[in-house]
Amino acid sequence: MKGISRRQFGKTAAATIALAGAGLPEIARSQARPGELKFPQGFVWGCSTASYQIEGGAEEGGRKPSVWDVFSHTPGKTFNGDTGDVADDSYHLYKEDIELLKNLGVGGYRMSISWPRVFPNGKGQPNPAGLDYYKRVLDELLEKRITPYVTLFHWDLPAALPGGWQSRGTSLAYADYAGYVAHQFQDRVQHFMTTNELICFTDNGYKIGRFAPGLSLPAAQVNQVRHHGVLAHGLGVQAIRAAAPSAQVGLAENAVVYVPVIENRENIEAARRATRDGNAPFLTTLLEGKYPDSYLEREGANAPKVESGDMKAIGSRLDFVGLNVYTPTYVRADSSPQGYAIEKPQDLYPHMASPWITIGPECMYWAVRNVCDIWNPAAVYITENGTSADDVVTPEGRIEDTDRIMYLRNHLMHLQRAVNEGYPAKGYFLWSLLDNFEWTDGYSKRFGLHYVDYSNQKRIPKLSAEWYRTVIAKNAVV
Ligand code: GBH
Repeated sequence: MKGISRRQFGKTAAATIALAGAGLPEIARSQARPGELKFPQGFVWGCSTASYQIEGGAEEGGRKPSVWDVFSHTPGKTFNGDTGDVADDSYHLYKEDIELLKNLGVGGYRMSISWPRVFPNGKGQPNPAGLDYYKRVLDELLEKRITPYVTLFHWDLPAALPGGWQSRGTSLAYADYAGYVAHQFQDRVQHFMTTNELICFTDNGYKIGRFAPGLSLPAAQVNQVRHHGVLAHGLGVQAIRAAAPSAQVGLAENAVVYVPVIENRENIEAARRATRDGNAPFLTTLLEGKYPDSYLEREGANAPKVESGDMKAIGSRLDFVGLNVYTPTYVRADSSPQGYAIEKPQDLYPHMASPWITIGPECMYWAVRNVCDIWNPAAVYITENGTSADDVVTPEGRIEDTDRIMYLRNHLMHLQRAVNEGYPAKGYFLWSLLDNFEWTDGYSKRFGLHYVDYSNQKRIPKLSAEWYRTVIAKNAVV
């Protein structure tokens, strides 16, 4: 079994210590204390954000609206009618935000570029002022010795593009935009992610309608939107490689994480089957370069229309797979044709401040393991992990978010298990550096290590910021 053979030492941390010095990897020798949950040297610690969620400056520097500007300004679409017009005002306060990163001691920062800042109409003439903004941000990061990990599309699609993701033209426009940005920033950026969470800007926007543009289309059209999403990714990979040959290219996916409800051989295999199946139109297709037969059979006449060359682009080799990990889906083997069943949590199953963040930190381990056992990518990054919490500022001005620390600490323990078993997880980017515009939930849900007082844009480090600084300094779970 791949997952076993690829292990470097396949033992618990404590057992590893007993063997220290016997030609084991660096991680084992450098461990100071038995049982200490260390990460390997060179493991990248970082934070994540996204352009529309933090920047504000919606009409500044020649930017034109994205579909999220239109959606959030439509009455009834977001909590309290909140919009990203101002958000964290990071458009103006980016130096302060990079100082926050510096204080945490992170080695990496995952940020996204707003397509409508660079191409206000989605295509055609680029906007020099938009590019200059990102050059200033990138230069500030590099000066502070923080490596930028750049997402090219985190949902803020230029509203001017006709048909949005229903149009194949949007995938082509995306490739032009991605190639242009990669070329412009090739001296500053070595890590690009094409897209963030394909399912969110396709299904959530065009099937469920909870995200921009808020549509509920029939299955055939949804499948075509999905196809345009993976096609944009694939054409984007090709364009980035052509423009910046030395860059590492991947994407950030929130693949459904199937966790064996009881860790035995049957359920582990069931989780693997479910991972391929449950992520069929997205991660499975782009890592295999073809739609799984079971997906095509299931969709029948509604299957996407594919043009020649599409699948080759979609299956472009990646340097890494980014995983956004929040929550588990439990699975067990059964005798049904698909070979597994999903275990639904009971009504009172515990969750964090956002009801969708049900607590199950072992999903971190299984996210890495399932993907590596099935597809054997060269590297995996955790491109997002974090939680909302009902943060309160005490009279002393402190935010004592021990619940967030509990959530993060437990997920990191399970990531350490994966690393300890030899899975190639190379970095972890915490969502998020600071509280921000949480899409449909507006400003009602806070995910930051830093509290943002939206009345004056003041940032206050939470207890979790101090905790994360310690994790990074020790390169271990604390
Ligand atoms: C990520 O999405 C995003 O990449 C990031 O921008 C976001 O801020 C972060 O996580 C935190 O949410 O309200 O029951 O309809 C995570 C995937 C998909 C989770 C949509 C919430 C809505 C659930 N998200 N989902 S519900």
